[in-house]
Amino acid sequence: MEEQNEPGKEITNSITTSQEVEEAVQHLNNPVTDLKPIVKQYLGSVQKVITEGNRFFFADGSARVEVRVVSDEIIRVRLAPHGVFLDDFSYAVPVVDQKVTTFKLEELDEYYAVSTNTITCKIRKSDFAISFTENQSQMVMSEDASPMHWEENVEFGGYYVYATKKCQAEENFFGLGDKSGNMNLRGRHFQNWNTDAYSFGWDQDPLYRTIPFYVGVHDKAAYGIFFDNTFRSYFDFGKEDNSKTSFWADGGELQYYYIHGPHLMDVVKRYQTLTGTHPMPPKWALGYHQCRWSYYPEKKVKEIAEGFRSRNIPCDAIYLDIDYMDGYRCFTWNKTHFPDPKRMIKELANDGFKTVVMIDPGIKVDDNYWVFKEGKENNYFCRRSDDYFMEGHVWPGRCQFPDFTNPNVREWWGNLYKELVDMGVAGVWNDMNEPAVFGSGTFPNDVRHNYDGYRGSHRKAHNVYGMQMVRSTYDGLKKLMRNKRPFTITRAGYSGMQRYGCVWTGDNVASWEHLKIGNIQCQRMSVSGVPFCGTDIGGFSGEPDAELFTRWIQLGTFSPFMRAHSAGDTSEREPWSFGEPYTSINRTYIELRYRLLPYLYSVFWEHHRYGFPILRPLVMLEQENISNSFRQDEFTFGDKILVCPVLEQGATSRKVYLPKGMWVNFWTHEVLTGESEHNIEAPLDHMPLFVRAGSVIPEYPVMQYVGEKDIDEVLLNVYFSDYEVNSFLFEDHGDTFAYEQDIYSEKKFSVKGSQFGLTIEQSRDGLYTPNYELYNYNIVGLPFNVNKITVDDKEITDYVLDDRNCLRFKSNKNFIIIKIYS
Ligand code: MIG
Repeated sequence: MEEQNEPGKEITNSITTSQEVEEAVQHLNNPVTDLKPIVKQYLGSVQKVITEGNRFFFADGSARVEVRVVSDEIIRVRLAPHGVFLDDFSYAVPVVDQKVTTFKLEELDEYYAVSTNTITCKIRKSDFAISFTENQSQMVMSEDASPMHWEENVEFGGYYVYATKKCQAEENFFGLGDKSGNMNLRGRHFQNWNTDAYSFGWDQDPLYRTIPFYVGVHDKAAYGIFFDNTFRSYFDFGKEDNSKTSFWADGGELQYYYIHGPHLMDVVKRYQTLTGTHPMPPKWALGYHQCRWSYYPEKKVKEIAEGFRSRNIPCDAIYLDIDYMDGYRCFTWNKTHFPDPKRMIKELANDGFKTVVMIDPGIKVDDNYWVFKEGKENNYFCRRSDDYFMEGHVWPGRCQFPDFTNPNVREWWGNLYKELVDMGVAGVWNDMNEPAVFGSGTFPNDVRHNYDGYRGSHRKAHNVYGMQMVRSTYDGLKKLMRNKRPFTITRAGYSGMQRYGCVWTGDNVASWEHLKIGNIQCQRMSVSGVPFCGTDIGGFSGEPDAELFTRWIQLGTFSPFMRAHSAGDTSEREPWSFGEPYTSINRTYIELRYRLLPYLYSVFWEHHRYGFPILRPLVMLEQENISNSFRQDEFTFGDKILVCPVLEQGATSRKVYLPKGMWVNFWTHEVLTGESEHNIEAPLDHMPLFVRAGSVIPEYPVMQYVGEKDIDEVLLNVYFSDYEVNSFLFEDHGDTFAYEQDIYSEKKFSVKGSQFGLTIEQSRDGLYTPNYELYNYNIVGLPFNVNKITVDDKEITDYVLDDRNCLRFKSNKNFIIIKIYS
């Protein structure tokens, strides 16, 4: 084997690239595929190897492949068909290299092998076929079915790039972010091209967002592939050929990360080390949000706000959709409908309502409109290949569009929010950023983009346009709000979008089918690195009946983002619009959301700090029992609460599968054994919920909005178990970034019971001290009679034992050991 240490040294060996003519493949939904024969080009044999730190280059004389050790569990592969790699720039992955302990290159008979402590990437000498093996088990996790290849793109330059992996007989696939239909992707074909998919259907593809990341699970082990390519891309999970999984793109580089498991959770967490996690949202953003296209004029907005307060239904945010603007001009107000927005926003804020406004990318062509003038003067709008402006019709009429892939444009746009922030606007909602254009759907391919200096056409920038818009919004707000946490919501996005805002799933439909779609969609987003996600509760288009709306509120209580929204031509859609008994049930669930806020907030922290997804599909809990991956209608919120939404019209019970362990029925306190199915009562006011035995679930008193009252005690619901379970409660200011300096409190609990009693140990980390001092313990499900309770070995006597054997007592200690004796 020949090794060189000179970076980028020309390789002069002769070309031995093999060429192969294949029959044309008609790819589903692929408008650029035509029927002429496709000349796919393959690499020859490995002629030369160059080592450069953690990067290994393999060349066949002309083409080169880079294998880069990113961490012990992540390896990146890139292909340069003519030996020259594209600039190493990615909107998804800000920093490629992570911590690696050791790695080495070995030459074997048929292969080169690059290995870390955990995994080995083998490159076959004869044809560059690549495989990934787990060192310990020697299990091959992923291997090429045919080596990576490409095809010249005569029209645009560059290549169409292809990778084809073996698909194991028992393999199943998850992830890919924003897809509709079943959770398991096996046997399906997908395309990524951000699309305004109004009223999309089950299995419709593509939708609004592009997350080219999937997880394969076979032989009880999981691995991930992140194909970081922003061009229109395609995935086929054994559809075209049952034994092959392929992914390819219309341009860019064949560049992908192999991310090792073996647990699905490990893969997702490691994917998040590449693309980032969601920053902590302002705490109020975890409350209930009320939206509508559109609430106007001011009187209507006030009436809705008043409607919540007078009925004691908690709500934190109210939205202004496009009609608040003057002729749909972004950053302006319709002064007839909103004569004094600053006063209105202030009055709403006094009543606990945060105002969130919509901002679209289309800027009206109007020389008397300052935003258009500034954009024009500074050359901030997108242009076509021959320098004409990119013009299209959206809500304001004829529009031009900022190039958000230009850092100067992002900076400018971020500052445009100044007036809105000064008026007290608390959050911004970016819509239509696929980008959507009336008639044509989106921009033509030839539109040029700055792409942060790595210029490209719309073919390359389309899928990141929305993400760069919300990035500009988030960064702008963060600066203007003087480092208070911004709240932003976006419709379109690309991998890494979670660093800049939350998402809603777009224009869904008021149907039972869409309740099911949304349930799976949010889980899928969660395992694809985009955890802060929600559906339009009730359905955007169409009319839900009272039952559907209530079932949707129940599911929405456990959506990370909880917002009701509806199109303008539908009937009223507030939690009280359907009368009794629905109003009361809706109130109970929205109240439950607020009661559980400290738990939800702690789960969010677990995501932000440690990369755990917020929603966890059953397959993530029991990947070794893969048949449970087909039970896609249940999930856990964090790891302690199992949510079993009711998705069938008229249902009064439902079958529930409980994963491994002991589970306590949240409503009845009945203790059930896991790894089994149960038929659970589910009348309209009752969505089956289970708490993992051993959990500590903190509760705040119900408030009408986050921060309405000072909290003087926190309820700690402790669920008895006879094995040890750890829980924690995260608290901080709720609206600053001080958590980055460890100004937070992580109170940890460990609960362990036996037939003789129960021990709860507590400790606390971080530099923040909550304002309240009292903890109200509610011990659920004690299987024995209580004899004695001690807190730090001191006996306490003022406790209550109710008729459900729940034991209540209070304590003001932070670091304690509680013992309950039978
Ligand atoms: O062309 O702003 O998905 O939530 O209410 C429709 C009006 C534009 C689409 C969004 C929807 C929003 C609507 N928008």
